[in-house]
Amino acid sequence: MDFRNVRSVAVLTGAGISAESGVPTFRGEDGLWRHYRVEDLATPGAFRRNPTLVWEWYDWRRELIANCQLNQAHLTLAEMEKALPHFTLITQNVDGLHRRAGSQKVVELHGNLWDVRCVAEGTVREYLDVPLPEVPLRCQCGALLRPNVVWFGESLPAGAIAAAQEAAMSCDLMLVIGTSGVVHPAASVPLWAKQGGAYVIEINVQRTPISTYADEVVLGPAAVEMPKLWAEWRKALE
Ligand code: BV8
Repeated sequence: MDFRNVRSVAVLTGAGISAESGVPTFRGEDGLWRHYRVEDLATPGAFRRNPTLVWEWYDWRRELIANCQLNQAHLTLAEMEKALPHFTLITQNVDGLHRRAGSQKVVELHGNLWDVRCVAEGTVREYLDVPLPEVPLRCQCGALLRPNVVWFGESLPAGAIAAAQEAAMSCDLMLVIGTSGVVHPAASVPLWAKQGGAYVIEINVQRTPISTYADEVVLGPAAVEMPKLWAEWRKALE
């Protein structure tokens, strides 16, 4: 890859980019939470049936994420955004770690577990208390509050999908980091980039469905491979 010709970059990240910070992925061996599957917990039905169980799961994740350290992959992406003129970070992650690392332009396809939404009023606010003072959380109006994330069977925020599509279709280079590529429509983002003529580099510890059409597959941990890629890029620009 000749980085000197790259004008615009788009990045898609998944749970794998936070793995080295100790945040469990969804579909790895450590992905289980009390033997539940994310597909069974992250749904409107699960929340309707048992808001306490769903809030306990998010409380556990919020506490774990609040106490974890950023890793070199998060930090490298924040540095790249500052150095490169056209850089868009698209994430499936709801952990908020890209923003904590200093990334500004972050398209959060699946929302953010640090925001809560009133199920009655639809109002969204940041809510950082760890652990939660009560489970399930309630709004002053008396209705339930829910994590402001996209659950299975729910549509993604229209603005987020549009921003992701625009960035993917107009970039020269797409980096796909730490995603199993099984959750749609997020998993189509690298395909949109490919169709838009971009060069696609995948960084993962194992091959995924995205590997079949990526121009390069870098097998290794994101916190090791991202600093290496950025060092190589900076050298090419000297
Ligand atoms: C929708 C938020 C329209 C909650 C999440 C059949 C076919 C295709 C699609 C579907 C289908 N049946 C149903 C669907 C649609 C469904 C879907 O895609 N299901 C999948 C499971 C088949 N999608 C939806 O429902 C979406 N909405 O389609 O709306 C609609 C509207 C109305 C009615 C119907 C449809 C909504 C999807 C969003 C769901 N929300 N999370 C929360 O997280 O609290 S999804 C969840 O999975 C997370 O957001 C996560 O980010 C996402 C994707 O997972 P990954 O990030 O890829 O993580 P994973 O663990 O899978 O993989 C980690 C990767 O990292 C691995 O590859 C591993 O090798 C790698 N790795 C590990 N360590 C490292 C590493 N890489 C690098 N370095 C390391 N150190």
